Amino acid sequence: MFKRISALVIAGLTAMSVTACGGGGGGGGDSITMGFSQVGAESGWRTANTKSVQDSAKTAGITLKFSDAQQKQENQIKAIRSYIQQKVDIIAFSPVVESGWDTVLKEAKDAKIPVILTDRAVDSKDTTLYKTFLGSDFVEEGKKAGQWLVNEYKDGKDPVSIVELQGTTGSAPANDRKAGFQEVIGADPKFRIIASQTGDFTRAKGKEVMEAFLKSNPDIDVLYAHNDDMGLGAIEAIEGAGKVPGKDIKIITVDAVKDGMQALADGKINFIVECSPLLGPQLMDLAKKVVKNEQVPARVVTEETTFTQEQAKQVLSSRQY
Ligand code: GYE
Repeated sequence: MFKRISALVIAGLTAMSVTACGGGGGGGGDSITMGFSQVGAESGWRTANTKSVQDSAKTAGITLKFSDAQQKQENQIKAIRSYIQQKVDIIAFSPVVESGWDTVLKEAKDAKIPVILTDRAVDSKDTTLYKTFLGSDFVEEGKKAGQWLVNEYKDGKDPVSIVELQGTTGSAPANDRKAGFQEVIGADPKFRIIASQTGDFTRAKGKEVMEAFLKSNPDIDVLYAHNDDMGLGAIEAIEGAGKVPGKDIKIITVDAVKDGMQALADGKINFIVECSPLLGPQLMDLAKKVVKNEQVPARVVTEETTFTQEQAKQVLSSRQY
C-alpha cells in the first residue's frame, strides 16, 4: 500500500498520523503498519522477544498488529493471510518450522507486501520471497556447546554418555543446534548421544522427557538442552531422581535468560550459549528501510557470547531478560 501512494500524499498522511497520535513515537512518523506473527509464548526467550518487538515498534512509531500462533504453523499462515488482506505495509514473522512457507510467501509477494524473517529461517529455495533474515546463527550456537564439552572432557578417555533435549521438531534452532553440536563432538567417538528427543522448547516437556531419559538410562553424564527452559524442567527431573544437576549430570543449555543464568550461577547448569531475543530495534530499522525500498543485507546475524558459572555470577544482576 505504502509504495503506491505519491510522496505528496505520504507527507500529508504523515502529518495526519503524527497529529492523530499526539506526535508520539519519536521514530519519524513514517506511518508504517507491520503485521507480526509470533511463534508462541513457549519460553522465557520468547517472552523477552515479544516484549522487545512490541516496545521497539512503539519507539519507532510503527503500528504493530501482533498475533501469537501457539507454536502452530497453520495459525501463522492464517495470520499472514489476514495481514495480506488488511494490506499492511510489511509483514515480519518468526517461522515455527522451516518448511512449508512457499505458498503463503508467494501470496504476500504477489500482493507486493514485503516480508522480513526474524529469529528463525525458512528453507524456501526462492530467496526473493523475503527481503532479509534477522537472527542468530544456530549452527554456531550448537558448535559452541560442543566445544565446551570437548574441552571439559579433553583429558578423559572413558565414554561420555549424552542425552539431548531438542527444540520444536522441524524448527531452525532445533535442526541447527543439533547439527552444530554433532559436528564438533562427532570428531571424538568417546562422545555418545544415547538419547535425543524433542521437549518442544518448554519447561514442562523438558521435565517430562528428562524423567523418561533417567528411567531408561541409569548412567547419563551430560544433558544438552536446546534452550534454558527445557534445561530448567530437566533439573527438576534430575533432582526428583535424587541426582545433583551440574555435578552428577553436567548440563549445557542455550539462550541465557535470567532463570537460566540464575541456575548457572547456582551451579546447576554448567555452561550456557547465549542467544539474544532483543531483536526488536534492528527489526524496526530494517522494516523502515525495506518499506522505503532501500537496500538491506540479505542476512543480519545477532552478536552473541557464552557464559560459564563464574561469568554468570558477574553479569546476573545486569541481565535485561
Ligand atoms: O532459543 C527458544 C525459543 O527461536 C531462538 O525459540 C528461538 C528459540 C529459543 O523457544 O527458547
